[in-house]
Amino acid sequence: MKPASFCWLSSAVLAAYGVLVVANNETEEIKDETAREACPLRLESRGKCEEGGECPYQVSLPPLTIQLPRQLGRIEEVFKEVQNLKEMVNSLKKSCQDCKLQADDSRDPGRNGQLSPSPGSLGEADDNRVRELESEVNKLSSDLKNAKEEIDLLQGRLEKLNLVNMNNIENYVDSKVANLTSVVNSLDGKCSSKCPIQEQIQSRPVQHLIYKDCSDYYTIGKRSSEIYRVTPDPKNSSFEVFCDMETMGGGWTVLQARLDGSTNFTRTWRDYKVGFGNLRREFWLGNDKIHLLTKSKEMILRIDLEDFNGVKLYALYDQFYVANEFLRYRLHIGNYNGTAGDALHFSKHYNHDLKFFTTPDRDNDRYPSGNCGLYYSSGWWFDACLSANLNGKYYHQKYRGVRNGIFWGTWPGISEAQPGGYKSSLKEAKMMIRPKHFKP
Ligand SMILES: [Ca+2]
Repeated sequence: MKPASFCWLSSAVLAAYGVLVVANNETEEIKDETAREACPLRLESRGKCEEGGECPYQVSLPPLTIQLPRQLGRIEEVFKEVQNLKEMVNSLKKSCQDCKLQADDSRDPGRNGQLSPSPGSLGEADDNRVRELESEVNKLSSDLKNAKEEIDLLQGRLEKLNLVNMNNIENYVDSKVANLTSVVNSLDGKCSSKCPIQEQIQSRPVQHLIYKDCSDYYTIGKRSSEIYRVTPDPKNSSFEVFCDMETMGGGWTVLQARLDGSTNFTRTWRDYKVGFGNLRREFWLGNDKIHLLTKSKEMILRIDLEDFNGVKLYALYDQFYVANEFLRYRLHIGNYNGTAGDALHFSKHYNHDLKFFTTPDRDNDRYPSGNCGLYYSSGWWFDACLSANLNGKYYHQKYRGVRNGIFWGTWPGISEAQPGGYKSSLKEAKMMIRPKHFKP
């Protein structure tokens, strides 16, 4: 009974795993129209099943044409299989109990005496029978243990399968949104060059009085790092920004600054939308303003960081664009250059590029079990979750517990374990942008 039933069990597990792998690959495949040709999925036995172990199978996967609803159907099938397994375990349990009862009966001398015409010769036979039953009971309980392990394994894979399907849907939606964003941007570019209103504005002699960002002030000769009023989009009202006219030639519009903990950065979606803090000290300029600034011209991003040992490093990205609120302020970040390391593209699973903005009250991250913004006390373009969070809590010294300080994952030694579980936060951080083609 056992080998056959466990062969079946392993094939069920493999089938579930096959779906998992298929689902996992789909995101990439879905983009490739030419890869939609179907070929059959093959599941081949590669030898005999080991007693109590897994059966060697090889799964050959086809190029992916699986539709999500069908995958959900597979989940239902796997659920049924788990149900069947449970029934099988119950029947095993029952036979095990029966065996125990038989074994107990065999040990009962009164009963044996009544049933045995010749107690002397049957005593030995009874002993043998008891030993047989004992070994059968042992075998059954070991079967039970194996079955339980198999069920646990299957359930684990089932959970993974659920998760992977959700990720596929998210990735698919993400890619569609990215396409739409680029179409909207290109249309927007056409409009701003051809709209009559825009042309009128540009042909007016006062046009030079519209300063879209700090680089325009630099161009007319302003050299002091100060607060200036900018109008990145004539259709929207102007607002004040802090201009850095010194770093790397100047002309920088500052989006964010941390230096002393005077401003609380654990804020709501609304706060991050409109901006908060003091432009001369610590602040977040506001996602709507950042969107307008990055929409008006192609921008580059510079991030300046400093730790409590006086080490200063920077990161430069050759593209920086933040989408509008409807697109949840999605981040578009280009290629890195600099000394602080590329924490915004830390790894495949910790990549802030193309991620939506998340705040403690608005979960748009890719961490399925919770809200990264809530956990790390900040608004940021979280993936799942860190490797960079420049809006974390301000710590004046080393701290313990959740790593919710100002964090840049590629900072030298920042992720290394320290005595007593202490973590370091950065002392200063600054994010600023400048037009890509600006020449100081
Ligand atoms: Ca989440």
